[in-house]
Amino acid sequence: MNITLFTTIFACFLCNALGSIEMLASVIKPGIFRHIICRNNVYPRSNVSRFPVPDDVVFWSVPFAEYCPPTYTAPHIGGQSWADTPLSGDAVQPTWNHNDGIVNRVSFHGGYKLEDGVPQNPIGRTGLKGRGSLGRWGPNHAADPIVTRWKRDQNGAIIQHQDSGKNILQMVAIQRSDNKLWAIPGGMVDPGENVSVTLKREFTEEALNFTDKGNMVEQFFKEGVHVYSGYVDDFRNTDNAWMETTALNFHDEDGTQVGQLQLEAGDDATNVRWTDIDSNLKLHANHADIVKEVVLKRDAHW
Ligand code: RP5
Repeated sequence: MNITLFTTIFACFLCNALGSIEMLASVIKPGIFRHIICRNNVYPRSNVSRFPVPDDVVFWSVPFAEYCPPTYTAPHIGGQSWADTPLSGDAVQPTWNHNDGIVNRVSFHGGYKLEDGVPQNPIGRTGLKGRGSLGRWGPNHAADPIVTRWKRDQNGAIIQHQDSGKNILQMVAIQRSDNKLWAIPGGMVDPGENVSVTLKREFTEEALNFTDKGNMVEQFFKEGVHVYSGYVDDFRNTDNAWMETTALNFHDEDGTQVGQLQLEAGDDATNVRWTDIDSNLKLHANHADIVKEVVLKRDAHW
């Protein structure tokens, strides 16, 4: 058993024993669990300012008597098929912490609490109540395909980094149209959709701009390696709605498959490119931390 797996299992055991996501957050992968971007000041596409949450009072278990966040749910999500309807007293309540019909309301981090009848963010305070621009109360599930190849010279030889001596990975990154940041070409899992379908669909829509997958792409997306399942430090998160993702790595070892396809930005991506992966990588949300897991798995340069 490798050390990462052992640490994860041990931390999950502790987490279950103590019933605390905060324990899990502090014991494993602190980078991935960081809760910084979702405490940004003005909520995206609004003029609503979040209540400032200093680092030392992020966790719900730490008293913060002055905490008085505004409530905001973006008007444009009203009536959308992918969004919950407002929770009025006499309406049928969602089945929290379970599959609710075809809507997955289960968090990767175990049972979430309800506060005033709505889910409470399992990592901590964000300075804002309501759903913001997220459709679902509680977890909003996404899928992130990390498509990689080795960086090669003009003759096709793999390039090693001059300092580390390790092979350099490249990934397909898209530039998001909403915040202009480079990101993994991920997207939301549709209700009832299998994550493997979302991964392939989002990649072909955002980075190849076609939905006719072709045999090679179809085959390529059968070989994914699981990298991460859990919370995303997304700029849209609130105290009551948050992003979670499942990330898989699809690696083109000899660069003859997706590695040689013409990339073209589509859907809600404004740009797409192969990007060198190293410790300077800056991506949307905590995507760089998730990508680092691929680097570790493949013993690549960082
Ligand atoms: C991120 O937002 C997820 O990790 C995923 O990449 C993405 C899904 O949201 P949309 O791109 O559909 O807005 O937090």
